[in-house]
Amino acid sequence: MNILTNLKMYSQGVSIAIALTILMLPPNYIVLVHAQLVYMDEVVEVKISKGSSNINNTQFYAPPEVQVAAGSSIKWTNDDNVIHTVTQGKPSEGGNSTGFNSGPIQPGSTFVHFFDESGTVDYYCTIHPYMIGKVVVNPY
Ligand SMILES: [Cu+2]
Repeated sequence: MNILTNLKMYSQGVSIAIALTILMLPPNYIVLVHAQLVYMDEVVEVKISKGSSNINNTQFYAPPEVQVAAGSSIKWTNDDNVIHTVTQGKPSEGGNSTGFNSGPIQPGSTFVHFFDESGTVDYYCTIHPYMIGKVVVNPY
C-alpha cells in the first residue's frame, strides 16, 4: 500500500467517525446550539481612552460603567498608545484571582469577555490601578 492509499483510507475513516458522532448526538443538541446562538448575541463596546496612563486624564474606560444583559459580551479596545489590562476585581482588594484577566492589551488591540451571570463586576488596569470600571450584568 502506498502513502496515498493510506491517506485516502484514513480520511474515509475520519469522515465515517464524524458522521457517526453526529448520528449519536442527543436529539435536543441541535436545539441547544441554536438557543446559545440567540443567547450570545450582543457585543457592547468599551474604549480605553487615549492618555489613560496619565492619572490626570479625564477619562479611562469609556464609558466607565456599562449595563448589559446576561449572555452579552463586552469588547474593550485599547485606543491609547501604551499597554493596559482589563482585570476583574478592585485594586484595593488586590484583584480577583478567579476572575477574568486580559493580560497586556497592546495599543490598537482588543479584549472580549462573555458575561453569562447577572451581578456587578468591578475591573481595573493592573498597570495603572487608578483606571477602574464597572459592568452591571442584568438577568437575561
Ligand atoms: Cu492601564
